[in-house]
Amino acid sequence: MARRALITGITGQDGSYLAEHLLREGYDVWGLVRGQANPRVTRVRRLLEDIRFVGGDLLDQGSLISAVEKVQPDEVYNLGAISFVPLSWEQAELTAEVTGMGVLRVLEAIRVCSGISSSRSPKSGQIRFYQASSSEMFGQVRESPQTERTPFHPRSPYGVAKTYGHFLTQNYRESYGMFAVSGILFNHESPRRGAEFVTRKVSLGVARIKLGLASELRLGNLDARRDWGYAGDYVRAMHLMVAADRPDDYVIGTGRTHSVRELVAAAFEAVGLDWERYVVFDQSLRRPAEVDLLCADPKEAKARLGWEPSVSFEDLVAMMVESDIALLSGKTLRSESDAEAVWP
Ligand code: NAP
Ligand code: G4F
Repeated sequence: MARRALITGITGQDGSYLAEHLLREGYDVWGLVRGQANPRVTRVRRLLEDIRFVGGDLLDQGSLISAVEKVQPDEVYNLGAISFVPLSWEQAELTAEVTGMGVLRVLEAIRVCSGISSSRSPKSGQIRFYQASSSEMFGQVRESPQTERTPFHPRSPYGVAKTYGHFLTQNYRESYGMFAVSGILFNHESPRRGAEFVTRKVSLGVARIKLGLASELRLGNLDARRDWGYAGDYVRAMHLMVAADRPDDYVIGTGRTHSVRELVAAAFEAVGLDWERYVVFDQSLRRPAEVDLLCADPKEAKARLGWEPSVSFEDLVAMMVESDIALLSGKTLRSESDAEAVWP
């Protein structure tokens, strides 16, 4: 029988790529969806007809228990979150509830539905759990590159909430013998990335400027450095962690770091334009506390999971710019929210 996966955050960037990957691997894929007539569900449904959906919200314990009871999954991937770092200062309590406490609620739903009681009682047909941890937990980094052993120093309410979810996942593994793993994923991007994140904001901005729809691109901190990879590669790593012989946490990234300035230069260069003529620094886009440098050391993932990224930074940037030029010219979309509503 096909293995069955339940994915929270199915309407997000990673949810769609993971669903695609698992469908290719022969899985029966279910997505947890929240709200009434969530328009993003239509977007996923158009792309991936074979997914089934179940209602539920990370804020609602009962709904998660019902979803796990109904779907009877072999694997649960918890990708749902408030994931945009600046929003986590504006809605810190909601971020703690969704991004942090949401992890507890999913783990409890699995524990209750699996009949695991207070003591450690590992079972053979147990549900495997994946938690979407983040390199934001490293925050003000203590060393570079960052490994599975680098201490955490989160710099945003989002990073703090993710750190809670990360340690809780470890704790459920240690307390109950659950097959629970966390992927400490560095930034990963794609043409399906939300328009609020810097890579997509830049690729959409460059496309609009190239097509004569805009004359400038406003950005915040150009000095911050990130380890950017391709989302399609990173969902493979999630699946490998869940399919491994024993549960463990892994750092997933490329091992290369670039500044936002280098990202911008590469994106403008892809269409033959000089970025310095168009980019405007906007102080209001700076954050209360910044993560200045992220760079992964993915050695463990390579050695133990056989995982490696396949798309370079340069190819990723070119892929996103090309996709947004096609999107904006083909469909004459003009705003970020229009572009957000469609996936290439
Ligand atoms: P994303 O595109 O922002 O997607 C977030 C998902 O969370 C959406 O499907 C959203 O669904 C769902 N969600 C929000 N609130 C919810 C709630 N109350 N109940 C249930 N679902 C809810 O994020 P992503 O880039 O795909 O990232 C996936 C996960 O990996 C996130 O947990 C993120 O924090 C983490 N992560 C991402 C990166 C990265 O670089 N992309 C790196 C490290 C970790 P709606 O349609 O209902 O809003
Ligand atoms: O693209 P970003 O918003 O991503 P950030 O904050 O690194 O978070 C992303 O990656 C995390 C993994 O490390 C995930 F956990 C998280 O969910 C999310 O997916 O910003 C990247 C950098 C920041 O340093 C920011 O200050 O770009 C800088 N930046 C400069 N100007 C900007 C802008 N970021 C955004 N979003 N918009 C700007 O105009």
